[in-house]
Amino acid sequence: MPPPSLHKTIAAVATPPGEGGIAVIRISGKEALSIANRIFSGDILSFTSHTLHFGKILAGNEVIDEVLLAVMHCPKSYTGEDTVEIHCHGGSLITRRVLETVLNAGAAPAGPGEFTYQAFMNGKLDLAQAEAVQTLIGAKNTLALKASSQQLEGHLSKKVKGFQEDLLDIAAILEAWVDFPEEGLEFASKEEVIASLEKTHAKITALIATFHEGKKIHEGLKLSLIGCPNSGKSSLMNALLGEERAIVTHIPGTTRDLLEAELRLGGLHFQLTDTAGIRATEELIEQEGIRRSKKAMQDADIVLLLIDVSKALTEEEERLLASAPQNKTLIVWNKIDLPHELPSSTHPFAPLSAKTGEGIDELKRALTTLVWNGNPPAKDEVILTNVRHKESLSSAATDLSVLIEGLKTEISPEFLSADMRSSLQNLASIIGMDISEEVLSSIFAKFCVGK
Ligand SMILES: Nc1nc2c(ncn2[C@@H]2O[C@H](COP(=O)(O)OP(=O)(O)OP(=O)(O)O)[C@@H](O)[C@H]2O)c(=O)[nH]1
Ligand SMILES: [Mg+2]
Repeated sequence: MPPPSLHKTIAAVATPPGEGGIAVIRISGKEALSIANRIFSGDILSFTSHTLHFGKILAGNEVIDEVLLAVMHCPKSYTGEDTVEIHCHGGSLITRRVLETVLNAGAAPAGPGEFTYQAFMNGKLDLAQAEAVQTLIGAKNTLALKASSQQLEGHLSKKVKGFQEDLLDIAAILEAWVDFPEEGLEFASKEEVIASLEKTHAKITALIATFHEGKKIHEGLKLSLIGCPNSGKSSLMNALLGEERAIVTHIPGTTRDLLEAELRLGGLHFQLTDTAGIRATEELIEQEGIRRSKKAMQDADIVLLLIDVSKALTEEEERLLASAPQNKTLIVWNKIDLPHELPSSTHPFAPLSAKTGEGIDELKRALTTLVWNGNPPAKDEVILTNVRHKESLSSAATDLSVLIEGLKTEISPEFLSADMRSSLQNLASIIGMDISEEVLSSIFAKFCVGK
């Protein structure tokens, strides 16, 4: 995308494409009021800020639509610029005609993320907050929503600024040492400087470690139902979804293809996959189904391995139990409504009946425990969800390690202060200080148009 310009007045449809009750067209920039004034039946220049007005959008004498129009004077708007929002009828054709009228009156079409870019350039949001806007829109579960709204409120930025403050004190000491090397490290002993740097390094590393959680929250987890034919995989899928999604019969080999569904559970979302029952078969289609089942088991973040406990374990089941990956398998002892005996297992397990629903809640709890390894994120924990932030933090941490090592081995102060500067720059890039045009453009290019 070309570098967005703060000198342009931009416009775009801010609501999703398609038909709806209303659509909102946003105009933002120095000319927003005068451009809107050219096409609106009322006198926009006389309207007070943050008021809503009924009127017509006109192209010459032609009435394009009857609308509600909101006026926000700078700097009290999302972008920090003069902003007009036109609430028109929500058909895709009428929305396009209103937008065309706005563009013909002098606005430039907004590129992806360009409104948020204006907000960033006007200091309404820092870069980490601006990026949170996009993840907030794309959030698929309540935990992802919470992580992004925390980021939008500035919790991540605050943490990063804390690291910067910690380091700035030390940076001053190092710079003084570069200027007056013969005086040594004034104001603090070398041990104190090292201890302080190690403390900040540990804090940064702890934040980086949350990225693992952030990925689960943000991208969701692949959950595969694996087992022998008739173990009740499709029945369990239906029970978890609360609908008759998969075909269930008493005939072994009912499911041939992979069947996928979205499942929301414990604030997370899972991509749930029902698979063909695994057994030795000569049947060509079933063989292919079983090949896919095995691949689904490999690809899964979590495997639910179903065993029918109303009968003795088969050889195939013994094999499956022995080969199930240790850290991502939850055994489901199914059909406990029938007379049964629970085998022993080294894996975590959940006894249940997919038919009666008994034990399903316990399964959900066991699943959440397995996902978080018994350690769910704390309520106000700041969690990294963005790869760019993780990479910048990792680089900052590496710079600090090099710096600490250098202090211990008595390297020349110039090198030390260069490492410190690099670490500070890496931190600054997270919130958007000290960042190049290209990086900025590539970040905002990932946004949707209208945001
Ligand atoms: N009594 C009882 N029957 C169950 C239970 N779960 C499944 N069944 C029955 O077991 C049979 C097989 O169930 P499915 O859900 O189709 O089994 P599946 O693992 O998907 O089988 P394939 O698709 O052939 O691999 C059906 O007749 C179900 O009604 C259970 O918990 N208790
Ligand atoms: Mg099935």
